[in-house]
Amino acid sequence: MDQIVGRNNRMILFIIMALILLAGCKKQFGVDEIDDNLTPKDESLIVVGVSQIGSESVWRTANTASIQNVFTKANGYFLIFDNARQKQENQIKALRSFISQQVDYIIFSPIMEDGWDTVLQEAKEAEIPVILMDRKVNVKDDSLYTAWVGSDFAAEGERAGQWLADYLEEKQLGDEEINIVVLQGTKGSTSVIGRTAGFDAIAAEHHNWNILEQVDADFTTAKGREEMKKMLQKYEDIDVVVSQNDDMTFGALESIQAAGKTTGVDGEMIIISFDAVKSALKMVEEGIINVDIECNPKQGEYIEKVIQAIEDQEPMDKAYYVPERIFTRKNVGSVIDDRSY
Ligand code: GYE
Repeated sequence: MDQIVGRNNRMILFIIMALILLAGCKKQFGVDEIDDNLTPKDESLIVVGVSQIGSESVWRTANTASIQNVFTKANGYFLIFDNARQKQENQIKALRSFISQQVDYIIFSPIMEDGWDTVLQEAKEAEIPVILMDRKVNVKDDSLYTAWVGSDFAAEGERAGQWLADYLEEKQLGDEEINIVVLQGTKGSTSVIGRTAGFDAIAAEHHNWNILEQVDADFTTAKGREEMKKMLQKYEDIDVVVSQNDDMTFGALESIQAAGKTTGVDGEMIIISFDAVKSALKMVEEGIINVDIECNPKQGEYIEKVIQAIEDQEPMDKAYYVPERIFTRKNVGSVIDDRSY
């Protein structure tokens, strides 16, 4: 008898655990984030489907917040948000779901440039305007999207290169051999393609700049730490680290410190970072990071203006660039306190 009760209890426990697991799985796949129950009751709201890449960085979180702050019911919108968790196939699934729900607009930040022709053609046939956010797509037909809002990534890369050239000149190191390593973000993404091209163009003007290696570190702190560690083991004399976002920089700095080396204005290695999120700007202020090339994540308000222009049938441009600048110890004090991300 005792044994039978024990077995039954185990069975019940097993069923409860299986149910809990199933519930967890459903959430993970994100299907319930975009189901039909979310259809707006108020017909006057503009329905916007947003496919975000993921939450790989502080920048990305700020970018998501800027969308969520603008596309509110109070502003006349119904937002359906999907987080693709770094997978292009999840983004394609989300776009198809938006199309089948007949949203009024699709906003999406493509993880990489290639591979969007088919799904964007489907959106076009459904007559849903697509606004690209942050990154671009490489498609044969530009009419597959209505507009793009984001950063001039090549200009960001050039700013990094130009800052380095000026700094070395100022330190009278303009003719020295300079060894550079580069931590790159997600392969095939517009931000990596642009930042790399911009920096390389300036590097090409300096025969004494030696780019030892450009490695893929996926825009994450964990990868930045790991890849920097490997490069420190491989190369004795690294003078400059160019890290294509702040999150990778945080990881790289941990590895550099663990290797007993110093960075920044009084250190052995020059650190050039991108994004300019608050915690990185503090490191600029402390002199640990030499320069941070700003990338502006607050794109929601610009995208909203594009949608309003379409609604009002006003003429509009195909590309909108958000304003950005660079921060060193000299000017960082003026922005740190107001930085919300
Ligand atoms: O720099 C990085 C993010 O595409 C501009 O993606 C964006 C980049 C940004 O994850 O932090």
